[in-house]
Amino acid sequence: MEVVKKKPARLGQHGLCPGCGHGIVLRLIEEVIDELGQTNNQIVVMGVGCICTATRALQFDRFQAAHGRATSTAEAIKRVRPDVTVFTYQGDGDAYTIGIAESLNAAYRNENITMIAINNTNFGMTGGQMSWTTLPGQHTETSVDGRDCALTGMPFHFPEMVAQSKGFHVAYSARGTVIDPKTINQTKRMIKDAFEAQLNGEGFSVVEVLSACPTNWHMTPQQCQERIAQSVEAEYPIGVFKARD
Ligand SMILES: Cc1ncc(C[n+]2csc(CCOP(=O)(O)OP(=O)(O)O)c2C)c(N)n1
Ligand code: SF4
Repeated sequence: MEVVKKKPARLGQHGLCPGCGHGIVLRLIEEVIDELGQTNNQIVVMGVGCICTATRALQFDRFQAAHGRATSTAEAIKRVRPDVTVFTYQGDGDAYTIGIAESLNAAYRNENITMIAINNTNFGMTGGQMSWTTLPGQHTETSVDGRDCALTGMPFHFPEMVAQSKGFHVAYSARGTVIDPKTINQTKRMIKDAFEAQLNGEGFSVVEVLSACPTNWHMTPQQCQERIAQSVEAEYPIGVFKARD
């Protein structure tokens, strides 16, 4: 019998909630790593967040960074082991709200690492608090009347910022989502481009992925997909903001 599809070599079980987008992104990363022949030549630096419940799913060499410090940790690893593919896996709280200094420094210096940031518009692991990516008016544990942007700032757009601001010269920047087969395939292509940029020594690559958090959004997985398509994508457009040269 012909094998048309098989499980990535290192994919294990995870403890994420049903309908959570993290699991789909993990699978895409592992498929890409296998397809690029990097299965035994990579190190993932984990942010702090729900991903920590999925360490068995990412059966790679890995390093657990302190909250928000994943990109600077990844830079250090890459500088001493430039032969290894190094990437971060972070939530939006870890990558932006708490780790923005590290993330911007890595992008500013065009460090040759890949950053995967999962934007589920809240702090998932700790029970759904507001983050920088929370939508205007969104109800969270710490914005119970809806996010007031006059008080808390506007939604944050990291991929656009590092792709379009003067002074940055990153290799690749994109945003995808994983709500249906089309967007899953599109996001896989983005992740592959990001890793290929690193393998080619082009510099910093980032893929942000809009992801469902059924538990803290208090929605079914189906309702989450609709919310992403209807309102989250309106604030955070899908696309490539900096293509590879
Ligand atoms: C320095 C520090 N501050 C706060 C925390 C508590 N904490 C753990 S996970 C988390 C939020 C993670 O949210 P996010 O990065 O968006 O990832 P998600 O869980 O949504 O995937 C917070 C605030 C911590 N562990 N360390
Ligand atoms: S709390 Fe949200 S982000 Fe965390 S595993 Fe559950 S659905 Fe996923």
